[in-house]
Amino acid sequence: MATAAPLPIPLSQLSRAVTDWVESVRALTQPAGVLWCEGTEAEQRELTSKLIREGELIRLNAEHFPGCHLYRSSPSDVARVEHLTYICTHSKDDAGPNNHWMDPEEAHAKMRELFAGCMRGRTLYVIPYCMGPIDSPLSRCGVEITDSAYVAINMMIMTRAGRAALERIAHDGSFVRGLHSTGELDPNRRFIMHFPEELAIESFGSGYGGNALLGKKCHALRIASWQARTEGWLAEHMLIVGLESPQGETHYIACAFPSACGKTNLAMLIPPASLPGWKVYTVGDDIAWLHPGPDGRLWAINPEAGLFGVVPGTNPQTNRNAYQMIRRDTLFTNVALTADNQPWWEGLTTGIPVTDWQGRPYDPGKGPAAHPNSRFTVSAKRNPSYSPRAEDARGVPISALVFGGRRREVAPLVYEARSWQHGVLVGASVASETTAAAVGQVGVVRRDPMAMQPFCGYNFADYWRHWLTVGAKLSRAPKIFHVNWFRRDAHGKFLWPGYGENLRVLEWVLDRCAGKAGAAESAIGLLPRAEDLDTQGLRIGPESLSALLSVDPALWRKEVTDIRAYLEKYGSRVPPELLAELAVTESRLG
Ligand code: SAT
Ligand code: MN
Repeated sequence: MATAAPLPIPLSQLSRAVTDWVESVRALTQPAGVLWCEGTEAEQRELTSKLIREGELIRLNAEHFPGCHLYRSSPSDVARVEHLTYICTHSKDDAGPNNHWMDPEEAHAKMRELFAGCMRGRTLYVIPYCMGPIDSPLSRCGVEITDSAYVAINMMIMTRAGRAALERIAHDGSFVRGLHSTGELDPNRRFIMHFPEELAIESFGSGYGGNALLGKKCHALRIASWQARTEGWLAEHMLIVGLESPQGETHYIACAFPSACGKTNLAMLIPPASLPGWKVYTVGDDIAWLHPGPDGRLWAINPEAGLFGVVPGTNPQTNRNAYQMIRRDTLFTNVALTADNQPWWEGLTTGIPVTDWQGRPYDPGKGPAAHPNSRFTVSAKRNPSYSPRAEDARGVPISALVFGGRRREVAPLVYEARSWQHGVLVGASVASETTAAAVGQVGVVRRDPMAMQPFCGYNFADYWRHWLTVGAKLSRAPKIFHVNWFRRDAHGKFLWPGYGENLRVLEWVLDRCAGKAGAAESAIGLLPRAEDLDTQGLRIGPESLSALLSVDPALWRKEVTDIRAYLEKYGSRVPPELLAELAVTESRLG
């Protein structure tokens, strides 16, 4: 890809370990050529032009969406494939009941067969990348080899990719090896394999999102969660956001919600007009790496450099920042088009779709115009609320951790855990309705501990044990909360307005951390009373508010039974501390 001035040292000579690996992959996959990614803007422009010439990318309306493009993935390749995602550890128990498992030798043999000769006639791209600020001791590096230029462009937006990353790898000496080929996009020849013991990923047969952009879920969560346990930190499926109060104090919180449950919106929240003086700063919208600091606090970095967010629902009313952010230099995947080549998606109040996400004339009888899991890829720097601290090598100190799910009933709007230990149980008990982010049925409730069910690279029981260990090291541990923006009434109507109004809940969270807000004890933890929430200017009936802040003992006794049955699947590896906390909740429910 590099065409500019001659370089001091060719990339292919910077790190012997990388070069040797690239050579072995080249010999196996037989590409027509090998291109090392420098990570320059010129290179990104060149790749984009090439994809436009080849008809893979469509340039969007340059007046309204300058620098934006549309990519259409194969219609059978539009989401993560959890049933084809494996953790390959020597002992099956190390992967745990939460993962599909395959013996590493068997998995390597299977993948070697798929990869053999798979890049004939194609270009092999080498993408060295750094997850986290280049100069941060908390960051970790990887190299992705792919035969997809679309994946290469995405990785260049989503990570710090290119020369600087390779220089760091040459210095660090270690990196995560990620090998990817789109293969034939055949769902029957598709596997996403992880080898945490070798810090390696092998992905074949998909070109989409978390299956193919290996820096994201594969590295920054599945492999990193394993690395984090070895090294004493946490790799989590969490957004990181800074909230500045009208008094000018900024606190950072990290929140875990399952995919497509509004992490991006919360990370870029727009304060409502009735809460003047608040400012919101996005550090990250999907992944947080949390390290115990020397001061006894938990410090967070966002390993990513871009956002790969859900498009439908984004509009100037729901989230002005997000809408602004994706108006230029954005790569859209699987949205619809208007007659004048503007991107279109469900939730936009302007424009008329004429071409659906598959490139067919739009026919409302054939489903939505944009795919429900259509995505934008955009640099984090395009975000109007991007935090100046997002590039800080030390990360940001975390005041509160917030878990949440999408639940019609049971879970109240917000509650606070009794302690770190209880908070780990609250995280381990997260349940949520499934979304379009993964292949499979949408809307069924499943357990999704810490929103990590699809992403934890090892046995959940060991992971909860690790959470307890990390907590024990923190003399100033963040408080832990649980929220649910998705409670509905008997008619199926949402009880809480969500979006910017969620700030009211976060204000209570921060005030609890500062010892300033009241709460009432309940069997499941501490809940705000109606008067503890800032409801000034909020249009919500007192019955709705009391429904949102109530704990139904009968429903919760059933919930406790469910949680116990779930934890029992992990057998004797489950930390007894969690069962003890569950027993406390149960006895308080009476
Ligand atoms: O496809 S991704 O895993 O990148 C998006 C998501 O599910 O959160
Ligand atoms: Mn996610």
